[in-house]
Amino acid sequence: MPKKLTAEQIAQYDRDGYVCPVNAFTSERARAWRDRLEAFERAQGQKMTRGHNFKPHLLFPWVDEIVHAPEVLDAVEDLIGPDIRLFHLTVWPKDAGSGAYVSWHQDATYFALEPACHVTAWVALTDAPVEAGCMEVVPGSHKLGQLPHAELQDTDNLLSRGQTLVADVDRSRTAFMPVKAGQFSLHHTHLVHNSRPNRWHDRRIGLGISYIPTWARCTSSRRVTAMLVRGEDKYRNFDDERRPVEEAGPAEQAFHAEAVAHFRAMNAAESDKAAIVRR
Ligand SMILES: O=C(O)CCC(=O)C(=O)O
Repeated sequence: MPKKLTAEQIAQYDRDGYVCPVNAFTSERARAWRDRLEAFERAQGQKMTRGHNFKPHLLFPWVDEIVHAPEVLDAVEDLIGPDIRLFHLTVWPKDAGSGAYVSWHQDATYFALEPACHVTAWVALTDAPVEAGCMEVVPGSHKLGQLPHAELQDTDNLLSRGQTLVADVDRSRTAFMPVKAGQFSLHHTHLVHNSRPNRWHDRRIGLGISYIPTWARCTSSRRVTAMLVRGEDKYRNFDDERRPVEEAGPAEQAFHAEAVAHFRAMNAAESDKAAIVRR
């Protein structure tokens, strides 16, 4: 018996590679989280965008609350089972009128996960309608396996390595995943997706939370951390992550910096490996 998703939503995930939208939090709660994120940005004088948007669940107790929320984890459990680690988290902000976009890609490209079974919950802290550049996907593309990507450097691309699907995408076959503040979508790690610039009147912000079953492993030569968020882990394929206590306190910042460095090193090693194939 599923905990949160309907049988139709689970069938849609299997068939199309995504589910959208799923109700989780009130818009007031999402607004309060957005306010905290933006207060931190103001205090730092730095937006949590490209280069500064990895793993905030290690810095902020309010993000820790979201990644452990049953409203999200129950749906994730319906797809990957009860023993769950958080593998990665990216904040995806797009200012209104900016050129920021995300190129066509598959999340699995530099994750080196075996098997490729991770699911991303994209939790909306603001409304994300089509005009704001919500995610756009190719339904069913998760069944194609890992596709070739090239690295195209462009500072407007929120993907820091610029990984971009080599093949052209037929836009007549795509679907949008609009969500309202407090809702989330779910997508499979092989689902081809992108997002266009924000042409709406407000900023668009989401947290892309990547969950894996504890039995998955990272085949990269570089070991990474991942947080056990539900159930138990008999496999120990990842180093544990420390839960934040003080908002961006010194211990939180030190642990975060180290975990991000490990993750970037793994990503770089996987990108180098893929470059050999690309040549
Ligand atoms: O937020 C976006 O526009 C893209 C998000 C994304 O690529 C992801 O969550 O995998």
